Amino acid sequence: MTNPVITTVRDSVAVLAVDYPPVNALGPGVPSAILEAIEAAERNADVSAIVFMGAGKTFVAGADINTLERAAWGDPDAACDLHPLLARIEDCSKPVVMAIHGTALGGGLEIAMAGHFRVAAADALLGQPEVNLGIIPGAEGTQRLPRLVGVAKALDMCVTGKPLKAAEAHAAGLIDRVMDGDLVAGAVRFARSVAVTVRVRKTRERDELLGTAEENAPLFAAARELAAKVRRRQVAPGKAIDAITAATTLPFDEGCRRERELFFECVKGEQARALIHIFFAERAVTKIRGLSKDVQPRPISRVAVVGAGTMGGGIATACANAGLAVSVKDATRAALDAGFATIRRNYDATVKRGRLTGDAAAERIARITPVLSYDDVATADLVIEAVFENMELKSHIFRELDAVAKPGAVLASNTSTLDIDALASVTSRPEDVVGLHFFSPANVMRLLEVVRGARTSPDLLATALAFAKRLGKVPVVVANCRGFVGNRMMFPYMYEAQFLVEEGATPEQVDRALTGFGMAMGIFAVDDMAGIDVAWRVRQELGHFQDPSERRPLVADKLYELGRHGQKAGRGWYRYDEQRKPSPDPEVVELIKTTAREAGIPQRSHDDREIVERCLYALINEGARIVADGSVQRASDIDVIYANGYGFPAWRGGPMFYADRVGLREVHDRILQFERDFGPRWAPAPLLTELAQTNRTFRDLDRERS
Ligand code: T1G
Repeated sequence: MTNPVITTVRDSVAVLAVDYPPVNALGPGVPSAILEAIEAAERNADVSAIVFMGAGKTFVAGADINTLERAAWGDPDAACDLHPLLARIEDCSKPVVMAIHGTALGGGLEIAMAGHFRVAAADALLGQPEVNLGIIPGAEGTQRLPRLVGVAKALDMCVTGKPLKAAEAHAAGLIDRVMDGDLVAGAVRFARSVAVTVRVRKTRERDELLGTAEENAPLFAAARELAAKVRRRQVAPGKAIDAITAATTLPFDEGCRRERELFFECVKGEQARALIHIFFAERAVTKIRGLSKDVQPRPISRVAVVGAGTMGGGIATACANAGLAVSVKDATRAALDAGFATIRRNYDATVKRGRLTGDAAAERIARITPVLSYDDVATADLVIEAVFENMELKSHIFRELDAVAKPGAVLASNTSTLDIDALASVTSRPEDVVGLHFFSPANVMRLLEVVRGARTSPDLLATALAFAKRLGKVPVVVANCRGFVGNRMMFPYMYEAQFLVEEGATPEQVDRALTGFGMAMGIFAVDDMAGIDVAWRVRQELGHFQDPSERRPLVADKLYELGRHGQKAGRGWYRYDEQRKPSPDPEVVELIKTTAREAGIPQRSHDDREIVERCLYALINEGARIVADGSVQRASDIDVIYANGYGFPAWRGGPMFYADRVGLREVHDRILQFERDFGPRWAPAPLLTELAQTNRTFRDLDRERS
C-alpha cells in the first residue's frame, strides 16, 4: 500500500494530507500512517508547526464503515481504537492546526478536535453523524465535543447527527477561524502565527464548559425528549447522552473508557447492523448493472414541470431548493395561481419555523416561473409531467411535449401507477422517456423511484440519477411493473390490514401494532393521509380484484362511496378535528361490523403479533416476488425504498433485511401457515421458499449477484 499520508513542508510548516479516496475514511493502515507522519514532523527540526488536512474533495469523513460493519457482525477487533493516535496528536510538542474542507465527520471530527486549532473552508461541514449508523462517537468525540462547544450543543449534535456548517461551528466554538481563499495557504499562515505567539491548549484539559450537575440536568432531560421525538425507539442517541453525561461527571480518561463501553454496546446491537446495512444499501442504488460509470449524464440547468397541483408544486420546490431554474406550467390561470399560492404558503411556513431566512425563501421562489404556454417548456433540459393520474390526459401531454421539447430533453412522468412504455410509445423519442416517481411532499421525501422503460437510454438513466443526487434524493431504479415497487408492495400490506379489521380488529388497534413495530404511521392513517379516493382510483387503474375468487376488502370502497376520503374530508378510517388530529370514529367501527356481518366474516380477536406478522409478511412476500422478477436489481433496493418513502424504521433495516433477521425459514413457515388459514393469496413467493430451503438470506442473494 502506498503511504496514505503525504507530507510536504511549506514555510517551515509540515502539511500532512491524508490521501485515501474516495472520502479519506480511516481505513486499515490510515491511523498508523497519520501517527507516523505526526511523529516525523515533530522530529523534523525544520518544522515549527503542523497542518493536517484531507487530500481531494474532503477532510476525513470518519471511521471506515466497512470495518464497523465487520465489527457489527461479530468481529469487535475490526473497530479500530483511535486513542493512541488522538493522544499523540494532542500531546504533540508542535502546534497542530486542522485545516478542514468538505466534511469532517465522526472519526474525522474526533481527529480534528484532538488538534490544537481548527480552521475550515466556508463550505465545510462538521458533525458526529454516528447515530445514523446506530452507534455513538467511539473516538472520544463525546468527551472532547462538550469541552469545545458546551454540553447543550454537544448533545444536540450527537443526538440528531446533524452537521454544523463552518460558520455555525465557528459560532459554537468548534473551530477557530473560517478561511476565505486558499485553505492550505491560509492554514499555513495561521500555523506560523500560532507557532510563535500562542500557548497551545489541549482540548481534553478544557473543563470550563462542562457545567455543573444542576445546570446539566435539564439539558440531559431535553436531549432525551429530543431523542424520543426525532429518533423514536433508537438505542444510540440515549447512549450518546450517557457518554456525554460521563464527560461531565468523570475525569477525561475515565469518560473515554465509559464512551468505549457504550460504543461497543451499540456496535454489537441489532440496530447498528440494520442502519449500516441501510447506509451501504443507499450507496448501492446508483450502481446499475450494465450502466458504465463512463456514461455521461446530460446537463440539466432548466427544468419545466407540467401541472401545478400538489405534486407539481412540490417537485418545483425541490428543484428551486437545489438551485435550479424551474417553470411550472398549467392549463388555466386559476390552476396556476392556486398552485403558486401553495408554493408560497409552504415557503412562508418554512420561514416561520425558522428553517429558512426570508431572503433565502424569496431567492428560491424567484427561481420558479409560472407559465401558461409551452414556450418555456420548449427550452427546458428536463420536463416533468405531474398532472392528474389518468392515461388519456398524460398521453395527450406526452404528445404535446414530443412536439415542443428540444432535442435531447429528458421527458419524465411523475406517474405512480401508469405504464411508462405506453407513455413513451406516443412520442417519437421513447429513449428519452423515464418515470420519476416522487413521493408526497415531493420537496421533503427523499425517495425517488426512477422507472426505467424498456427503451430508456443509458445516458438518460444516468441523467435521472445525477438529477436525483442534485435534489438530495435517494433514487432507486425500478422496472416498469404495475404499481412500480413501493406501491406494488404496499397494496398487499394495506389489504391485509383491511382484512384484519373486517375480522374484528379495529383500525386503531392495527395502526398501534404497526407503529409499535416502528412504522412512522399506521397504514389506516397513511390511507387517510394519501386519500381513500386516491387508493380507490389506483385499485381501478391497476385492476386489482378482477378475479372473483380472490378475497377483496369491502370497507374501503364503502368509505369511498360515503365521501369519507380521508384527512382532507375530515373523515376516513378516522375522524379528524380542525388540526387534523385523528380519533377513532364509532361510525366506521359500526360500518365495519355491518359489512363483516353481511359478508359472513367470522369475528375474533387478534393480538399484535398476528397483526404485525400478517401485514409485514404480506409486504415481504411481494418484495420477494419483486426481487425474483428483477423489478429491482437487489433486495436491498427495496429496503431503501421502504426506509425512505414508506416510513419503515431504518433501524430495522427495511423489510427484506428485517425478514433476514427474523430468519427466512421462520417467515416462510408462518406464510405457509397463513396460506392454510387464509387461502391462496398467501402462497409463498418461490424465491422465498428457495432461500428458506437453502438456508440463505436476501443479503446473501445480493452478495452472490453483485
Ligand atoms: N467509510 C467507508 N466508506 C465510506 C465512508 C466511510 N466513513 N463514507 C463514505 N464512504 C464511501 C461510500 O460508501 C461510497 O462508496 C463513497 O465513499 C462515496 O460516498 C470512530 C465510529 C462523506 C458526506 O458517517 O456521510 O467515524 O459507493 O456516495 O455524496 O466515532 O459518504 O463509491 O463504493 O456518500 O459525496 C462517521 C458517512 C463514521 C460519514 C460523502 N462518518 N459518509 O458523500 O459520496 S463512524 C460518516 C457520508 C465513525 C468514530 C466513528 C458521505 C459523505 P462507493 P457517497 P458523497
